[in-house]
Amino acid sequence: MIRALIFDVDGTLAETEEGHRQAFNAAFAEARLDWVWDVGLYRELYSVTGGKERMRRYADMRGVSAAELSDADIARLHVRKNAHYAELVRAGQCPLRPGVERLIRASRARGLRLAISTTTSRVNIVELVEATLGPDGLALFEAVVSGEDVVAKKPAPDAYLRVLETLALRPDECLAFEDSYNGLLSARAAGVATIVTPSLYTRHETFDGAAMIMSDLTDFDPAGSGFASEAASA
Ligand code: XBP
Ligand code: MG
Repeated sequence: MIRALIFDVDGTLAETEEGHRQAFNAAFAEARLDWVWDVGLYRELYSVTGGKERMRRYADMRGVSAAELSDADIARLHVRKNAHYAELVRAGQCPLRPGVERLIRASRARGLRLAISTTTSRVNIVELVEATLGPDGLALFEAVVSGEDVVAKKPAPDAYLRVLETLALRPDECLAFEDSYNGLLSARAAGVATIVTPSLYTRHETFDGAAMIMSDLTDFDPAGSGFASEAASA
């Protein structure tokens, strides 16, 4: 019996990674760093979840030590990156992927509970949800777990476990929506069946363990997909 749908944010609700990539580059330029992340490099770096962790990995790749670029420097760059990202989101550059809004609103109307489990920063969740689902959009979700709320980011199960705890539901009462292999690993490690809609930066990945792989959520119906939902049987 499915009682809740749990959504990843980046790549799943919307194609956000191009926005993040451009925002990283804007923050680097502003800080007079000679770092430029092109699409190919970003695809490589994307296997590192979390913006700050991604920057640290790149610094390591370039042989830039923590003495030259401290964690505080990275945190400052990250704040600026998120500010640039917010501008792009507010300008409408990260619309929801096809079928997402219909699924969210129809599921809520039919009594399914909704949650967010993501690696991204809380400020980015708020910006994206308010820009796409309206100023009250966040209230649609009963649990919102961000990268700042967990000790270990995806692929660790922490973000999903935290959602399950908040909703007080078992994993088999939930369905997860992810776009990446790291996200799939996270949901599966928490025991949650997962629908994968691969995104721009994850299309090359394989998704062993997914309950379903779909190009987008246009035709997805939790009641008619083999996942019985409480709403459907009510
Ligand atoms: C997305 C990410 C995030 C974003 C940037 O993973 O890895 O790091 O790229 O977000 P997922 P922050 O979709 O699995 O949550 O810069 O806020 O970390
Ligand atoms: Mg994602």
